[in-house]
This record gives sequence, structure tokens and C-alpha cells, in this order.
Amino acid sequence: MTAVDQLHPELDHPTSAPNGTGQSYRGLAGVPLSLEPLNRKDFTSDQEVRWCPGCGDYAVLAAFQGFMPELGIKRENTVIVSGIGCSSRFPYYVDTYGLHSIHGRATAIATGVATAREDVAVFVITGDGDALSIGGNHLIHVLRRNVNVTILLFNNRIYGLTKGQYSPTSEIGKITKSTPMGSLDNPFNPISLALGAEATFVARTIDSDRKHLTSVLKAAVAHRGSSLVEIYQNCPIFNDGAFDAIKDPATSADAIIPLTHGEPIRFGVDGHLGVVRDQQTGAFSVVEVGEVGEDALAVHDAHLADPSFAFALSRLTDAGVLHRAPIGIFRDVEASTYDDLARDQVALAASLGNDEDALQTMINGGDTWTVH
Ligand SMILES: Cc1ncc(C[n+]2csc(CCOP(=O)(O)OP(=O)(O)O)c2C)c(N)n1
Ligand code: SF4
Ligand SMILES: [Mg+2]
Repeated sequence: MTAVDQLHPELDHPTSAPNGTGQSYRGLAGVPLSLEPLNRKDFTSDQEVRWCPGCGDYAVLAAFQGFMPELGIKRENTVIVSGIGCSSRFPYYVDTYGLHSIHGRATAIATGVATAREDVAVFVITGDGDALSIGGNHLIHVLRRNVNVTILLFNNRIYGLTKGQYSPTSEIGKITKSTPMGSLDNPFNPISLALGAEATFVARTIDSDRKHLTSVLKAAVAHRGSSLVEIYQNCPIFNDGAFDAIKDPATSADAIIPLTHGEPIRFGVDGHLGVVRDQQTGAFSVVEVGEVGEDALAVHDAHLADPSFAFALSRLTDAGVLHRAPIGIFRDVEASTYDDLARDQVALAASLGNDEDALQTMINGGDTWTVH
């Protein structure tokens, strides 16, 4: 970092908004601000985008390149780490540092980057196969550790790159080349999984809703700690129409359960539907507002310390073919991040004195024995 660098000041000034957007980005505290204003073109690389025509990945890329300049950070202090899959080609197309890494390991590599470099904004791009099959283990650990990274999970409910095998988010009975008689296993709900790992920021959005996608991504970056954003992403080649119910203007009003912190959960044409909570079981269900009355509706609270409320909400998502799903920010709570704590611990250890022989002392320590 050079002497002229200015840092995102949000840790000291939680309400400041250095980029004039009115949003505070605590997740970027420590990342140097760009000296020049940047625009969308600055975040567009010279690489030819190689996704199929109509792929939902294009819309996410466009939204990402559109909001990055607003963050005000230096491009060279941004790293995008991806795994393997169609979606994982993403880092090629954004003109920042990037790693198209190893299948399922993007979250592990991102943990290293975020811990070693406080001055870097770290994004993870992953697919439902990459994050939840081979990378399932790494995903839950990055979330429980609360490493300061923003994870974009492109969920098209299929393996796209390898030409259409079922994935851990495909509905039971999915007929694919690898499951010609229909898949047998229960799918993951990525939001439930993340909340089970007590992730501190968990949200869901839709590739085709640019405004919502952008607002959720901004909130995810503003959050300090692990942010998991599930993006419903259409794969027109191998799983076309998986999210039609929530995308089709004819059905979307009754299909999208919108989550807005502090507001009653109400939706449907003319707001005729709502969500209530069973006091005994804690489970949520969808009801006709006319039958229960407005006052009975649950009010969304994304800031509860206990993730149970958000988890119960996530269960309103159809596990089978999707007809209805909550969309928005399920959980957004403050907690210490692994990388901040690790840096503090290293600084403390260094302040206690420079024992150059510490490693040798440990090796020679009490727990050694001679083998004859
Ligand atoms: C170790 C290893 N195992 C398997 C593969 C094959 N493979 C590549 S991408 C992929 C799944 C991609 O699916 P997803 O993460 O959903 O991404 P999408 O292509 O749908 O965006 C698999 C199984 C691989 N590249 N490396
Ligand atoms: S196979 Fe599907 S996910 Fe992959 S680029 Fe083509 S449309 Fe997109
Ligand atoms: Mg996929």
C-alpha cells in the first residue's frame, strides 16, 4: 500500500459513505479506495465471454460489473476466486485479480487470501455442484469461521459445464444423463445449509432481477464476515425454466415471498397471501391474509442472533420443482471474523517478543520420545 492510499473508513465511522451512495461498506474496511473514479468498463476484461446464449450468468456478470465501481475500491485490491463450472469462468471476464482455482476449493483459497491480505476485497464465485458437492465441506467451514468474503452461489440446479448431470440442488426424480430413471436423493436447500453453519449473512436473489440482485450484492459486501448469496440462475441448455414460476410475470406475485427486514411478510396479487408462525413448532406457513387478519402476519427480522427464525423461513422454499420461494436477506448479524481475529492474534504473538527459536523449541518440547 502506498502513502497516498485512502482506506475505506467504515470501521471507525460506521455511518460514513465514501462513495456518495449512502451505503456503508464495513466489509471493505482496510481496502484502499481508488484515486480515480471507475466505471463499468474498468471492470470489463478483454476476454471473450463464453457462456451459451441466454445463460443467466450474463445477467449476474452485468450486475456485478455495474455495482463494482460504486464500491470505490481499487481494482488491484480486488480478488475473485472461483472453482470449476460454467459460472466459475467469471473471473476471466472481470478486470481485477482472479483465480480460476480447483473444483470445490474456492472457499478454502479465498480464506487464505482474506486472512493474508486485509487490504483486499475477496469474492468467491461458485456453482451448486462446485459449492455443494465436491466443495460442501469447504463451504460450511468458511461460513462457520465467518471469513470476510462475499460468496456468489450460482444455483442452476444442474451441472452445466459437464453437460447436464443432476446436482445436489436438483429436485428428486430429476431425469438427466446420469440419472436416466430419475434422481433418488434429497436436494440441499443452500440457504438452510448456510444457516445451519450459522452463516452471518445469508440471502437469495434472482439472475433476471437486476435491481434486487444489485441491492443484495451491495448488502453482502457491506457485511463484514462471510456473506452467502444464492442466485437462482437459469441454464437454458440443461435445466431451462427451473425458476419460471418466480420469473414469469403471470405467476411471480404469488411465487415470490419477499423478505424485508422489519416488515410483515406479505405477498401475492393484491397482497392476499401472508406468512404466519406456529407458536408451538416455530414453523412458518403461507395463509390467506383475509382468513387470519393482517396482525397475525410474521414480521421479518434479519438481525436476530439465533439463526432459527431465518432457518424456519428458508423451509418455505419448495424442495421439488420450484413454485414458491422466499427471496431477500434471511440473516444479517454482526460477529467477529476469522481473518480479523487471526491478524490480531499474530500481532499479539509478535508483540510478546521475537522468539526466533520458537519452532525449534516446540519441536524439542516435552512431547518427544526416542524410538529404538
Ligand atoms: C476433481 C474434479 N471432479 C470433477 C470435475 C468435473 N466437473 C467440472 S465442473 C463440474 C460441476 C459443475 O457444476 P456447477 O458447480 O453447478 O457449475 P455450473 O457449470 O452449473 O455453473 C464437475 C463435476 C472436475 N473438473 N474436477
Ligand atoms: S451450459 Fe448452462 S450454465 Fe453453462 S453456459 Fe450454457 S446455459 Fe450457462
Ligand atoms: Mg450448476
